[in-house]
Amino acid sequence: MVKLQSKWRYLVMFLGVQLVVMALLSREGYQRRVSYFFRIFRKSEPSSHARNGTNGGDVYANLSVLARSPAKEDLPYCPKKSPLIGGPIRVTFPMGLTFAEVERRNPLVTRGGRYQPPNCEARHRTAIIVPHRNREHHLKFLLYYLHPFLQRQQLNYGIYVIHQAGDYTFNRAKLMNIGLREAMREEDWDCLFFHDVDLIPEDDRNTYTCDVYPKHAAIAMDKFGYKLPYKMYFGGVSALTPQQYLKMNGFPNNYWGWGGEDDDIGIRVSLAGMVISRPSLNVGRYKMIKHKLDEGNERNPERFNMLAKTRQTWKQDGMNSLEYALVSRDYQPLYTNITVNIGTEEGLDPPSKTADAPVEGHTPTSAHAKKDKQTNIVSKDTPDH
Ligand code: UD2
Ligand code: MN
Repeated sequence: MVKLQSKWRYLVMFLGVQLVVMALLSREGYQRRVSYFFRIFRKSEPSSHARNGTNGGDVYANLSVLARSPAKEDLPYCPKKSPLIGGPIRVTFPMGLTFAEVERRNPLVTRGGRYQPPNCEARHRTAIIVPHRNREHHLKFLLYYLHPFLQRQQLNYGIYVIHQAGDYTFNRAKLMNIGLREAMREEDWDCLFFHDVDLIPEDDRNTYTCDVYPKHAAIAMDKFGYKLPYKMYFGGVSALTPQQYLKMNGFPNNYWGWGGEDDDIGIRVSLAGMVISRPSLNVGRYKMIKHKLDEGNERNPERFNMLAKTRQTWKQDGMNSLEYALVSRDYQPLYTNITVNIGTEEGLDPPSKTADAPVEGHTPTSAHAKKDKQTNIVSKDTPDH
């Protein structure tokens, strides 16, 4: 009887130990499964990283593996999806950043702000067009983030800063039209990104390539709580092929001062029989560098009246009516600067009287101005591409 009881006791103890071991093992497996699910979850929702603005990856990570390759011929095409893409990017605005530092961090960028992947033939050629005046501080940050961002996407790209000369009221949309024309004179770009100087992309899966329809890339901005403010919104950053751009007669030339031009462009997209394409809210994320409304870019009081007439005006006002005078084109290490006299509502002023110094110590070069009769452009320098 005693013997039998102790046998039972051993058996119960043995089963108990087994139960504990099994429980521990299954708990470990359970944890692994849970953490696996969390990882999937995080992958598909990068916004959780970038949401507070301090997480996300370093935009320069990985790029040091790129080196200038000796021979350029017979390079294979870059993969369809770049292996350098990492998702959310940490965006901060450190004090004391200089153009020289941005240059040092981007050794493969060539004169005029051009880049081609060193190890493969890019599948896309994208020009970035930035309308600009008196925002050198923002430009520096944009270049700091945009160069590595575009390199991670393995693009053949160029950055053009279109600088409005003089201090007459700013005209963002007209500068974009000039950007398209001047960029296309240099290279057969297959996509143009029209980019506010103060918007920094926060996710490198927001690829800077064009879609079948005009693309509004800045769908989720911090200033609008990372939501689209309204359906037809087209401001901030947009991308069009030259064909799409011309199909809608480009952007309007007659919006002077702040506001309205972005909505006019949105309306043109649909008047030209196209629709707006957008990346997902998780990916088309941007941070805007905080600023006040600039002097010389006061709210345009006419904007609502003008918007009501876009249907009647879009075919007459745009690329087919664009007039400006090129003051200078100079190739800076990190971008091509194009300074233009765009005149006023009354037309073009004599260019020599309205031109100011372009960007931070970057003065126009050649003194031999020549006139391009076809396009009504006064050019001081010819592109060397
Ligand atoms: C909003 C839109 C912008 C445009 C504008 C209305 C966002 C993020 N952007 O910008 O796309 O539709 O409203 O016109 O909602 N700029 C200069 N110097 C100046 C003035 C403007 O360089 O003196 C350029 C610069 O690239 C700037 C852009 O024009 O980012 C738009 O001007 P803004 O930033 O003052 O206007 P904002 O932020 O309200
Ligand atoms: Mn802004």
